[in-house]
Amino acid sequence: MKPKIILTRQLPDSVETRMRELFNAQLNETDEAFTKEQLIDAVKKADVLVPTVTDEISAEIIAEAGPQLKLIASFGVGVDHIDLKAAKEKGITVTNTPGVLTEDTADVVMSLILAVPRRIAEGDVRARSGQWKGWSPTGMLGRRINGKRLGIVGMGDIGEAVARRARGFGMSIHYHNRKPVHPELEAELEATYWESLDQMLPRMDIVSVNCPSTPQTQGLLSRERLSLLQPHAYLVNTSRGDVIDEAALIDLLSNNGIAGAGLDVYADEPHIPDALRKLKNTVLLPHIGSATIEGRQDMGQKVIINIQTFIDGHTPPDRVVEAML
Ligand code: 8YV
Repeated sequence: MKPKIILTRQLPDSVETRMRELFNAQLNETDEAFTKEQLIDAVKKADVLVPTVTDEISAEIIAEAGPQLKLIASFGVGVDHIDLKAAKEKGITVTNTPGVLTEDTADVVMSLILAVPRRIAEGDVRARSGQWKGWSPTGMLGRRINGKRLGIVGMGDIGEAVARRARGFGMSIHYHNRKPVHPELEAELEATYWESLDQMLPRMDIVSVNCPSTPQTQGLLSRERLSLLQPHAYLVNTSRGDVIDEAALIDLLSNNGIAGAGLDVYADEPHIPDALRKLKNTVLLPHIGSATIEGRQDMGQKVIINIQTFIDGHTPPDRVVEAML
C-alpha cells in the first residue's frame, strides 16, 4: 500500500508526477492555500503532510492529527510555520529543504543590496513613465556600493553565499551570529565577527538579515536596535518579516532614520502595510527569494527524498533537529 501524501499547494509538474508514481499523493489542483479546516482534515487523513510557508501548522492543528501522521515534509527551508515542539511531543518527524535555495536567495539579497542604494526600481518607473527629461549630472543620484561595510545578521549558508557575492562587489564583510564561523572561512571572506549586534549595527552601511525566524530571533531587530542604524544605512530582509519590528522600520524609513530598505518578506504576509507601500526609499518584493524553476524542482526532489527515506525506515537527510528550536 502506497502511503497517503497530502500536498497543500501546487508543486512543479515534475515533482507532482514523481510523487504520484511513488506515493498515493493528493494534489491541490487550485493551488489555493488550505483553510484551517482543510488542514485539520488533512492531518486526520495523511500519512505524510507536505506543507509550505503559507500553512500555519500550529499546536492546535497538530493536536488534531490522527495516529497515522508520522511525517511533515515541508517544502521550504524555514520551519517557523510549524510548531516543532508540538510535533515532537506527538512523535511526528519534521523535514525541510535546506541547501537547494541558498544561491537563489543570495541572488535576491544581492539584487536588493544593489537596487535600493542605486534606485533601480525608481529608475525603471521614471524611464517607462515618459517623465524622463534626459541625462543630468545630478539626476537620480544613489549611493556607491563599492567600499561599503555589509553587516550580515545570521551567517548560515545563505549569509555566507551573500558574503561571497558582496566581496565581488567590493564590500567588506561583517557579521553577527550565535558563534563565529570557522576561522578558515572567516579568513577567506576577510570577515569581522561581532558578538554584539548592538555594536555592529551603528557601524554598518548596509545590513542584511539572513537568520531563520526562531523564538530567539523573532523581534531581534527591535525598535531600539533599529534606532542604532545610521541615517545613511540601508536594511535588506529576505528571511522572515517577524525578525524585524515592522512598525518601527516604517517609522524609521518615514523619518529618514535610515536611507532605505529592500524587503522580500513581511510580518503578516501577504499583507504589506499601506504606509510601507507608499514609501519611496524602499524596494518591495513578493517573497521571491527562492522563486526559480530550478530551485522549486530541487526543493521538490528534496521533499521526495525525505519522504522516501523516512518510509524506508531511515532518518531522512533533512530532519529538523531540536537544536533549531
Ligand atoms: C520558500 C522560504 O519559497 O524556504 C523558505 O523558507 O522562505 C521560501 O523561499 C517557501 O518557504 C516555500 O514554502
